[in-house]
Amino acid sequence: MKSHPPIQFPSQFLWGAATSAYQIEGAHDVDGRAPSIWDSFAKTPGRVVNGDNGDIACDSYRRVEEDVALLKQMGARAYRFSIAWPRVMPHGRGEVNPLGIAYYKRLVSLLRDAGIAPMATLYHWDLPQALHDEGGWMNRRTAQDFAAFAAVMFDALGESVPFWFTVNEPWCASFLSHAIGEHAPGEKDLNRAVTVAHHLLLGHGLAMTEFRKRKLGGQIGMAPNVDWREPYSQDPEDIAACERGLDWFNRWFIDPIYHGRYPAAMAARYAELGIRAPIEDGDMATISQHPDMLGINYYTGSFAKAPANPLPLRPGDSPQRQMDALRNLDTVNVPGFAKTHIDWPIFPEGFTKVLTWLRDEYGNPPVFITENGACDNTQVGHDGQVHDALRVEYMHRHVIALHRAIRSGCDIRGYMAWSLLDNFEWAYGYGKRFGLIHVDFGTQQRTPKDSFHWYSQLIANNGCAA
Ligand code: PNW
Repeated sequence: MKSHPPIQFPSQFLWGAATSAYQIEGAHDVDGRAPSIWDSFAKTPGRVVNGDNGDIACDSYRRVEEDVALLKQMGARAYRFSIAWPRVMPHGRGEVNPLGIAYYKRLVSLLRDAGIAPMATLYHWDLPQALHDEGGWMNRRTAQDFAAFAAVMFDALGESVPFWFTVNEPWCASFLSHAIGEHAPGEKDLNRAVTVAHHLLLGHGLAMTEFRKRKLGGQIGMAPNVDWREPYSQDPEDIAACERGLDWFNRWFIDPIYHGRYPAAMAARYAELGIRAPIEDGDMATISQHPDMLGINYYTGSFAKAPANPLPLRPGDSPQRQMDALRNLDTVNVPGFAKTHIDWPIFPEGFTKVLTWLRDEYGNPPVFITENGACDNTQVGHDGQVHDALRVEYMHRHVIALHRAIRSGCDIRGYMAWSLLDNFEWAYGYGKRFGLIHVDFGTQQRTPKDSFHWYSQLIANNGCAA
């Protein structure tokens, strides 16, 4: 039944769902795929909860027809997936593996036959181990290798993929991976994280150059994760603290792209720690080539205020303490804030705020929500269904928040729910479920959850109840 619900989206709005290669494909040693840093990391004892890894995951490499059929059943108009670099170029550079390319060609043609627009991410964290052995993202050359891999994919799929994202969540691939140590390769050095961040941005820019050279019809951009810090009071000190938080997490990656420079105040704070991005001549011009769109991943945010006890910037401190000192803010846990099953506060107001902030900060760029969703671990019940009420409520509130941002003039073109399937949730392994579809990792049986049916209705009506 078509209805006209109160929350109505623009007619061309692109609804879809997202996944990433290592989290769903499995088939880790099939058809010439070589290991990535995530294979090595997950197989190092103590790194991933329960010793889980992506060897099998959702077996989507073999079940790709079934997964595209589920997308079609849901009514998705787009599907955001990522391309595994070590499947396509097992050594990271040089030789191209035709079987790797063939898999993505097949996926793309299945999607197109189903009327679903393919949206490809080139780097969702699975750096070929062979490149890591030579220094990985610490190595400036890796940015060039990434662009060469991107070029191979543009040549293979450029005519049939309308939307491209270069790097997914550069904050995670640098700080979470090289300073906090929770993601592969699991290092704890802030100086290295800043270097890696710069090389990821450079890789993005060099891939942009390859894309532009080919004069393809599609669109390209980066997909950073953003969060929101809402001042706990209008005290200028609290406002300044939130600005530092935004500098540290959001602007560090988005300013270079849209303004051709790192945020000056935060760069000065890093300099006090003796840390500088390794910028060479021409880098910022390469990085700031005008992208067609911005992908935004949003999950959570918080209220924050100036710290009761400001931390000094001290080069000798642990990376965690240095990062706390750079931000120099206290998160305020507002009573009554619910959390998802991964303990992230549910803050849909922050979604509207960060989107209007992006509008004002970067000249209202076209935005695709490349990820938004909730961890809700509800399992299959006695009735054979999955009543994931928390996820439905989370999505409903975030869709309303998104609509509010569109009404206030933000140029938002689409929304990709994270995630199509329960999958390998990085350092949490299979214990944290983000899927609209439940996956039994023993049998690989897929069961659409209540959220899948709810989302499917939303797509059919191009809107929802207020
Ligand atoms: C994102 N953090 O990861 C990723 O793009 C997805 O692959 C992932 O499954 C999804 O969000 C849910 O986690 C993040 O600790 C992982 O701040 C960790 C963090 C943020 C994002």
